[in-house]
Amino acid sequence: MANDTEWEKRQLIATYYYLNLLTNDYAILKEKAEAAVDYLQSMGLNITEEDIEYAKKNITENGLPELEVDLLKGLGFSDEEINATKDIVLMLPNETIINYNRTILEGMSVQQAILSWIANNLTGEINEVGFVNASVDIDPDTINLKSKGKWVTAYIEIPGYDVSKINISTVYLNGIVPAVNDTKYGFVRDPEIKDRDGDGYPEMMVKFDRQETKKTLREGNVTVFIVGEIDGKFFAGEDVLRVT
Ligand SMILES: [Ca+2]
Ligand SMILES: [Ca+2]
Repeated sequence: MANDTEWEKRQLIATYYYLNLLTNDYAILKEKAEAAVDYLQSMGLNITEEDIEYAKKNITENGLPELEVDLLKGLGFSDEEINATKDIVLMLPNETIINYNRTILEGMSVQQAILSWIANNLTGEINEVGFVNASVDIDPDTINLKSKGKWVTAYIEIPGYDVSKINISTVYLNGIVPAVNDTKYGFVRDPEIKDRDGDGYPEMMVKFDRQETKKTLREGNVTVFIVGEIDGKFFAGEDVLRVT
């Protein structure tokens, strides 16, 4: 039972993390799409009523463009469904097609807003399950996705708690990467506990596999979560990394 609760808490953190990731990805994608639309318009590639009339005539006579048919087939569409898609395209008002790009952008904004809302509401849930706040400093501050480094190090400080009591087998980065817990490593057998930032609270050093960590990162400024258990309570902390 206790384990179920712990598992649920960890899932909550992981869900929160991935929702934030998704929200950010949407923002980046939208930015790129906007730039593409602006670029096409700056080149004078505005679609006019005549262009659409011409395209519709072409589709009526020759069917959908070969490229689109191939794509739809690749997605598993049957010939009937492709024909139906053609009819839908022909039925669309010209103005809808002209606004198509903008509509996609607006749709993306809505998705992004929904995801943000869910992520923000999850923060409340996460606080409600009673996490102890940890300060986390991750080293290095910048991670190159192409680098072959072995570890990512985290220094965890939990004021009011004895960090030597952190249960290393419960420590995860971004909800899925476990802290290295193999006693063949000196830093696992005898973890470094030291007040590196000199604020009077010692930090415990833990390490994560860098290649596994990289799978949870994307380029940009990325918030990284560390969760774990200390004295039977859950702790959570975050640090921001620059990922290149
Ligand atoms: Ca850092
Ligand atoms: Ca400290």
